[in-house]
Amino acid sequence: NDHKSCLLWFTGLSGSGKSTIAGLVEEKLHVLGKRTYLLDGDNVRKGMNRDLGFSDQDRIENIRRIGEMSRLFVDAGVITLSAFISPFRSERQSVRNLMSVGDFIEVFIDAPISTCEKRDPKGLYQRARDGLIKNFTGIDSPYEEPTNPEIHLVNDGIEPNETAEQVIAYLKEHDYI
Ligand code: GGZ
Repeated sequence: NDHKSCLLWFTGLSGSGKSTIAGLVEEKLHVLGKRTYLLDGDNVRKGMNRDLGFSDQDRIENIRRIGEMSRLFVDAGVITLSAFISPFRSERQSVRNLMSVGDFIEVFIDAPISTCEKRDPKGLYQRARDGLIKNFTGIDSPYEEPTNPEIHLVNDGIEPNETAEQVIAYLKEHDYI
């Protein structure tokens, strides 16, 4: 089942829906018979990067390692999906530079912080507001929005399934799948 391997790089705030949408995109790719791998906080921050926290320096190192890891998967011919806040423009650019031209697809999951904060599935925004978590993205740590993402998805009141379908449409339109 033929495809061009690439890295789908999901960036956005905590609670913006990155992991949910990336998971749905992966399911849709499986239905099409494509080989994929999803990197997210659950399998990376608890393992390879368990020594890292949420200071700027640690986030920079987090994204650097994930970029290198993602590149290995793409080299292996896998459609790779990475879903991390990745708040800094320069670090996302560094990952882009690691990849061959056309192999890096930045997917901005754009949800207003008010929406993310309302969702707050793990109660983290509340804890950050209460001062129990420091350096929380969007509260007391910055998020630099992408200026030129390949895919810009506004995730505010739209079915995640529909949003995921837009990623599949992009991959088809640009002959990745
Ligand atoms: C942001 C934090 C923090 C702080 C813990 N700031 O919504 P979640 O819970 O499941 O996803 C968030 C995750 C962010 O990790 P990333 O590796 O994606 O971040 S980065 O790219 O900036 O390195 C959140 C949880 O970890 N979390 N503390 N202070 N998110």
